[in-house]
Amino acid sequence: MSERHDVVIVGAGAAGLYMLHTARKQGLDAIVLERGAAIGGTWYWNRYPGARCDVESFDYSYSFDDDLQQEWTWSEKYSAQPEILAYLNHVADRFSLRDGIRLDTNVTGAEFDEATGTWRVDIEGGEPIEATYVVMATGVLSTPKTPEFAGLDTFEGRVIMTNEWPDEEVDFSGKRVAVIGTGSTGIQVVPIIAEQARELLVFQRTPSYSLPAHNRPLTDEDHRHVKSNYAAFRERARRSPLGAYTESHGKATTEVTAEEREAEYWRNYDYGSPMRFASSFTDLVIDDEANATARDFVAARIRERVRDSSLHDALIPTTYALAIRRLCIDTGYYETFDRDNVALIDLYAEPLQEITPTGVRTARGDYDVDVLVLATGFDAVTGTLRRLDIRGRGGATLRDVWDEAPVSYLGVAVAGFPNLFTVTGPGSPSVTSNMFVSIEQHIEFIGGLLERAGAAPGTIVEATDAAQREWVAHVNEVGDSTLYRDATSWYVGANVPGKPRALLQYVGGVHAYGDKLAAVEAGDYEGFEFTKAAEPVAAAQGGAA
Ligand code: NA7
Repeated sequence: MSERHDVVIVGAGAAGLYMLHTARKQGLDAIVLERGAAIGGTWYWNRYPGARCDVESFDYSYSFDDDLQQEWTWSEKYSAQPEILAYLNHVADRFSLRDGIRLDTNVTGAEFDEATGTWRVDIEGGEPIEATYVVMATGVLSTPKTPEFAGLDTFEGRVIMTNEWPDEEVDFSGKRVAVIGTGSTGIQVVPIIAEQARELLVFQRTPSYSLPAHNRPLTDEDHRHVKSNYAAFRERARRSPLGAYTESHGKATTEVTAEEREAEYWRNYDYGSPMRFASSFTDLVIDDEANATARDFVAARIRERVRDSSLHDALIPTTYALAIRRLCIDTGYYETFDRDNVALIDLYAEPLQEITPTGVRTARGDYDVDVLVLATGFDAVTGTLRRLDIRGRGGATLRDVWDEAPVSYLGVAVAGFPNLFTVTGPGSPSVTSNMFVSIEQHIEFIGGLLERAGAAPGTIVEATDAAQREWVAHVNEVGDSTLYRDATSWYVGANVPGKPRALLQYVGGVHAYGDKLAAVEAGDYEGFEFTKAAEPVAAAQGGAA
């Protein structure tokens, strides 16, 4: 007889850990399957030098347990990857989760058996596992974008992908290094490699907007300030558009004078927070003229930060609105281009043609390097789910159902895929929010749904087509009323050749989204149907992981 559990959770990142804890608290037999050799998800894989969160530490953490948030001490305003990974490991130990996590276990797909109401979860090189419920806690930035450079396999030096960084320290000293990609990751890794490498070439296609992080050690006073009233701090975050308190005054650019506008930009710029800066005015991501005022402000700062004025045109974005691609923060990024050992290669001016055995060839010539660092991003939000062979009712695959656009009810469930839930899936705030708030919102919602449905074999809970259609229409309507409709980044899948272009996030705000979840819950999970399979099978046969 197959191994069977009430709940199979895929992924042991922040979402998977909390889902396991929640399921266990509800008395469910749950197991986490994780492809990595350790827990941590995003924070396990992205261990490149300089990897750091762009949401402040007090916000980027679990709120579900007051003792946990009181006892943990963050050392910096923006936590570095090792500290976040240590925190997730602490959580796993503190809530005794490790015996429910199976590492080095790569889920390849899952198929729903309609007769029994059972999912069969397939594992690479292992026996399938059966479950009543499957929770895909697979992360939104977990599938690296496949490098699409001709000739990459001919390169005779070392190739390193930032999102699969090796365990051992990489020594760049004396080396000629190329970094391709200038999103958040490139912006973080470039200043660090520049300090070590003999020569660093930064290959930039689309420049990002970046603000100084003003990262700093947190003081006792910072801790006292937040921890003395953490509950209110969390509540403000949940009631905010981005899932973090931004101190916004709630005015549009048109409601203030030019001087007041400038002062507000300075206030948020000097604080050092992309969320605060993007929240300076209520019309920033709605109205292009408003957005232009923010763009001009940041462009002026970039000019001040780079002494070599011949680089300004290339480094200042001109092709998209600020904050509809990731608004980055950095520590010394722009200043790095004034170093003698660093050069910017503008791929708009000289398109990248191929990788050669000795380096990178652009339309202007060859650049020889010893190491190629690819900071080229992810097949975000839907990438992992589309790659897995997930089959719902009638054998339909999620990949096919999402062929034109990723439809979903609330970003949590997909019609035709009963008992399968996606944490921070498409159509929820996900990456346009503080992920910890969005993860907690989803896990608590899924937990409530499972409690309502029960775990008796044969139980079926599923989003209806009608509810899904209505939600997708709402997500699109909200998106179309903002500048996100013109986005050309991974926020809409535009970075992956062939990927359907659709806004992957609900941009109506974490607060509005939370209200919707609460209303659905209060309406006895309106939009979900609760039924029974015709031939339920015996109860769970779980066991230790
Ligand atoms: P991003 O933000 O997707 O950045 C990837 C970068 O790589 C971006 O500058 C891309 O330029 C560049 N890229 C990708 N493919 C190519 C090719 N073929 N040629 C040249 N340049 C290329 O990923 P990150 O890892 O930096 O950040 C992801 C998120 O992680 C981040 O926002 C945080 O939320 C954490 P392009 O823009 O496509 O012209």
